[in-house]
Amino acid sequence: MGLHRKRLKTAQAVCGFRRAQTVRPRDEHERHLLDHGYVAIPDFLAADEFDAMKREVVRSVEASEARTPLPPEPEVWGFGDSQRHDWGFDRFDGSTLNRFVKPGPLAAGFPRNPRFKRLARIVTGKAMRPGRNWIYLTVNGDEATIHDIQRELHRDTFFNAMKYWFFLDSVREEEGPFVYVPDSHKLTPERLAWEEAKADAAVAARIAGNRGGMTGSFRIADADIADLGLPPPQSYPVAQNTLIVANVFGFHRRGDAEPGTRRLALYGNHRPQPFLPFGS
Ligand SMILES: O=C(O)CCC(=O)C(=O)O
Ligand SMILES: [Fe+2]
Repeated sequence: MGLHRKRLKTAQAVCGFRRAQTVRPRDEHERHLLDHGYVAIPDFLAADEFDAMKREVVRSVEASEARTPLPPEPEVWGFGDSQRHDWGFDRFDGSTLNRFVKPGPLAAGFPRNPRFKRLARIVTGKAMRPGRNWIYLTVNGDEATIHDIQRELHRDTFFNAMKYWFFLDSVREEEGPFVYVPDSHKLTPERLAWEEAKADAAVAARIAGNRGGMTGSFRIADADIADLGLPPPQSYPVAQNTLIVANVFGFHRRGDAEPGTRRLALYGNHRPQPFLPFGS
């Protein structure tokens, strides 16, 4: 009944209002994030700061592996349950292992970086709470065993939300780099129509008793991208010390990868309530 359309438009308007209260882009990276939905910033930290941070993170990950060796690939499809430990937790996306390790003091302080804080506001108009930050080790699974559904193009939310990856190691093309469709964070008339069709299909599927894998995160076929007037998806292999910030209302996925390859990042998810009108 048009509810999805209304909430999308309201969330966009509210977010614009919050941004106007809190931040205006002031350099090329901030402008790129606002205009294209993502940004990759190389050499984000000074070299000595980065080296100290990386040493600390590698120690944290090694300590987790000493206590809990990386588990083997599972045999069931879908998002696995989280396996909690004193150092953090493991979760499988299909055959891909996600290990989230509690950050030490340097890594925990990353979200207080003033340049980073501005980027979080550029996406959502709200400050990010520093507690929502993890060390994130991804061990790419084998598509031949179980499909990793994060490798399908999708959007996470119906409103502007932010995720970031601060890469402590380089990510090569075959190591599953982040993939994003530039400009896909914009609520165009074509996108509204697509969202509405997806929402109707999701309701119909729910009535039929079929909830699917990523509840609420709509997937998009590659062919539909061009129909929406968007450019093709691009992958972003990066050097170490690169920060990627993305508006996950835009379409993205985890890149294809050779099984067993790894990515190591600091990671956080900033998803403020979409209808709160006041920025912070
Ligand atoms: O791991 C990635 O590169 C992207 C995965 C994803 O879709 C997400 O974290 O929302
Ligand atoms: Fe996602």
